[in-house]
Amino acid sequence: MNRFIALLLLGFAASSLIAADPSAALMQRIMRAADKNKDGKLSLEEYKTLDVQALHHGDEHFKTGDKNNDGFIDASELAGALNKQTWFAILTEGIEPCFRRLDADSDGKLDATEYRKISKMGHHSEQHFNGADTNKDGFLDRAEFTAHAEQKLRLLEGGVTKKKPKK
Ligand SMILES: [Ca+2]
Ligand SMILES: [Ca+2]
Ligand SMILES: [Ca+2]
Repeated sequence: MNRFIALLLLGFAASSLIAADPSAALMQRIMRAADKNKDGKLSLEEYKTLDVQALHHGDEHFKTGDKNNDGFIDASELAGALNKQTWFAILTEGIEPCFRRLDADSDGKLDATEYRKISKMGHHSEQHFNGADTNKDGFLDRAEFTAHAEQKLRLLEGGVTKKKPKK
């Protein structure tokens, strides 16, 4: 039992460590997906494609994130700018470890209360949860949770890698 608790604590320590330090690969992936004109930094328009609340809070998140006030989000500013994005929090922690941590009763799905622990959406959390629950059974399974976390990047990456239809 003690060993189990020790392992559990180790897991928590590891996941908070990862959460505090998003992997370089993830940051590169995000930058590559959103930086449409390939100048190595994000304009307001480019940044907004990553921001779930772009319509209401996009400008505000951009301004707070642009630490040196040069009108762009560069690679060093990106993690800070994205700290209100639930999808970013999930990908930073890792989809599977995050899912397991949130799934307190280990039934392989998340209810709205379990999901709330990762949500950055405040009182919109429920609404966000319902949007992610694509089969409307009141739970997020792994596939729904993964789609929810990956949605923003997949959309952007789809746009980038679009190939001409073969003739
Ligand atoms: Ca750019
Ligand atoms: Ca900047
Ligand atoms: Ca569901």
